[in-house]
Amino acid sequence: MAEITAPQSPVTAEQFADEIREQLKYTQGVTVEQAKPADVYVATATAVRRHLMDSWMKTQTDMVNGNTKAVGYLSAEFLMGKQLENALLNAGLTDQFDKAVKALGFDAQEVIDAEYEPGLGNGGLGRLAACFIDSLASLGVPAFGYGIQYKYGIFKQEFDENGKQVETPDYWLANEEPWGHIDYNRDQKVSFGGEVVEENGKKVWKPAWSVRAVPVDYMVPGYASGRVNTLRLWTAKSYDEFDLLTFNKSEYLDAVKPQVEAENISKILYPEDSTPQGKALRLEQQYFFVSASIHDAIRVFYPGQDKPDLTTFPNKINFQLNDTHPVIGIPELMRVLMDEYDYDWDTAWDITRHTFNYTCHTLLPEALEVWPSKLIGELLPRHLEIIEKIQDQFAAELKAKGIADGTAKDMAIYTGDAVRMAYLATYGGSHVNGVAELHSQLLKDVTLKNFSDAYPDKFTNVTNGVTPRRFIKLANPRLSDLITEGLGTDKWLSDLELLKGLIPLADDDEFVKKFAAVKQANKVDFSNFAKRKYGFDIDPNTMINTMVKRLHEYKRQALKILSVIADYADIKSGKVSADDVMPRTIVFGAKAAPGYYLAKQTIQLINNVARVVNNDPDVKGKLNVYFPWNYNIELAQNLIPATDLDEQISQAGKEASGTGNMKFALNGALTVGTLDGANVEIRERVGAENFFLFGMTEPEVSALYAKGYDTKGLSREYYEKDPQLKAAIDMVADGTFSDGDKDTYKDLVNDWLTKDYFMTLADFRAYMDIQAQIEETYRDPMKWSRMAVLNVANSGYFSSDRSIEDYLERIWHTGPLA
Ligand code: 26W
Repeated sequence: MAEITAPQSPVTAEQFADEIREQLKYTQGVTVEQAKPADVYVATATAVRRHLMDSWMKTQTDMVNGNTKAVGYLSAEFLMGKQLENALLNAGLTDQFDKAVKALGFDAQEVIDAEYEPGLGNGGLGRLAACFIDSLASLGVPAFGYGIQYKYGIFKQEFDENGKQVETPDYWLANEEPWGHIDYNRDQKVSFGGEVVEENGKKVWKPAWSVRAVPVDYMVPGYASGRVNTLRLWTAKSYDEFDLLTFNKSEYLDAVKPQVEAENISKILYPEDSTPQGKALRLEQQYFFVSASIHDAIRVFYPGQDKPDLTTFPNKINFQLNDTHPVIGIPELMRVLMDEYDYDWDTAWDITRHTFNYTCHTLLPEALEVWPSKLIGELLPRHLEIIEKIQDQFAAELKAKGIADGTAKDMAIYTGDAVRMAYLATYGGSHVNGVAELHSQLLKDVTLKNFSDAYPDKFTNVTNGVTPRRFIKLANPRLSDLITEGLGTDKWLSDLELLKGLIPLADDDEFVKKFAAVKQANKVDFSNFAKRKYGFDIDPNTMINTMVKRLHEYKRQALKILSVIADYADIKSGKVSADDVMPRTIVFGAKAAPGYYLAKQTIQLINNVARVVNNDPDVKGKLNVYFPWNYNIELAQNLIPATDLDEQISQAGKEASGTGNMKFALNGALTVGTLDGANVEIRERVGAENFFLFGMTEPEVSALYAKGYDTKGLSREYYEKDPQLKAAIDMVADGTFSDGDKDTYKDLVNDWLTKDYFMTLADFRAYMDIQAQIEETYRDPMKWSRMAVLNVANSGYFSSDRSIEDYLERIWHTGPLA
């Protein structure tokens, strides 16, 4: 019998049922008979929160009274996913919930489905923040997640009759939201605009307008740590809600204008995940949550003190800057220390640079935010002054280091008409890290080379990770039970490296067969889920081959769809007989930023390839393509456990890390991928023989750029000399997937043949060639499953608990509350 260490509440199912019934009555005023699943969901959520409240309050007091430095994770995005099952798991109430809800006459899945998934993030960066605060709480480290409670999260994606993406507002707060506790008594004032004046030798900022930042607190329960941290998301409210005078003059809209303008700040998440739009509202959002968070941290750690000794601030809390989005926090802390607490520049600077650390999540130059100084000057005039002074100090420091003027100019944080936020973060913080070894190396060798040469000790790496609680235990209970059986304990859920204990079982046919049976059962589950939710008829007896991530050219969904078209063309031309084709179901999931034209073209192409291929009797049962709309955490949790083969095919040197790749490996999918981001480390750990590698390496990519691949239209040569590639691209151009219209994809085809910046065509042949190896392997189910077991067994390193332990050791220098 396996050792079970999972948290287990002493409450019985009957008692829990009573608590739910009591909530229904005394909080929601409905009887069990009158209640809907959504009512039971709210009642259950409230009941669980009550069980976590003591640990939450104890964690808060221990954090303030103890002398364990806390972590403040500043992020514009937290992609949390649905909360109920995770809260039940960490409260040790999962079994009681199943029994209680049944006893009350409800179906547990219906109650779980009643929760609306909060989409307060775009993709990788936002989900990583969610995994990280789960691990911080599970390791018992005192921490705050600080962000924005957007009224509208990431847009809901639908496809129109032409397969085009259509965005609709994600009004997630339209439904009762039982997890957030809005705390009007701990609001903060955040100001904007105006001017800076000199008053008796002191700089005084005279802002033009202010908004009220009201915290909405979410519990972040740890797994088996007994600790519950806080996710504090700020919502914007106006101080003067309503202008009655104007209203009485029946200028109704003007009467509510101040309120609307104020609330605009936390109205909506910007749906871009690579190219900043540089909108003033975006900067307002960034300053809003960062300023509120800094003032909140001073309130929390110096309760009731109006003249606190803030030289101790860096020992109370360290702020992690989740990419460049919260970097305005550096001049903000300087302003608060000098203007609100009268510290001199040097003391303020010393406190500030020991308080902040910066994580970079991208390699795309266009994704590094650069704000026009004019905009900063208008919105935050005092901050621009401080940034100018930081630049002067920086320039003097570089000169003292003997850095050449030219280089110093290239490194300028403030260039006169712009402020480079990545440079400000690198200079103004103690540590800079990338999110995978290759990424961190490229940051030092390319993106931030001058800074790495000047400040080598600041640079480090922390490879990303994912939480095993949501992405194995909750998403894949069958595999979780098999792992616990195989290891004889469930301790792996808080020490994932224990998965190594499965390595010998890869040679145990009985275990491997059980493993394969788990995968097959998950595939059947997903097929039913896809039928119920999307009306798809997915055959669980085909290979489930998945590519889910944001739509971006560097991620190369185009390479995947061109390979599908090439296979289709081969069958249609009779070059390959359908009988010899190994049955495969390709599942895509991807949202495109609304303004990203070529990404939206690619979505339209994928949907139309699916339409044509799925309705073509010549390939029936052999080649199937499905594109479930509105890819989100729920879909990921259902699809990842059912996947046989995962696509991580980005151009080498472009994907900072990837985290989907880790989730698939941990759920027993094999990966076909390039040596990019964390794929490199996954392959190293699972073994090259258990990973399908293809494509150019980063140095080979650089060499091809040096040859002018994208500037001299060299991609056309690949088209000309590769008949399979030519056939596929010609099919896209000739209207096969657009009812004969030759113009529909002309911009996409033109880009491929004249630019193809991310070298989809250059890597096409290598990608097609690895398919043969994949199919041959898949035709040997025991071999495939053995490789899959070894992927699971060797992927414990990719737990976000390990990532956090790295941050604690290398960057934050703190640990669990005593
Ligand atoms: C301002 C527009 C904008 C918004 C978001 C620019 C850049 C971003 C994010 C940094 C994009 C992002 O999500 N990056 C992803 O971060 C993951 C977590 O570290 C990595 O695993 C992915 O490789 C990286 O693309």
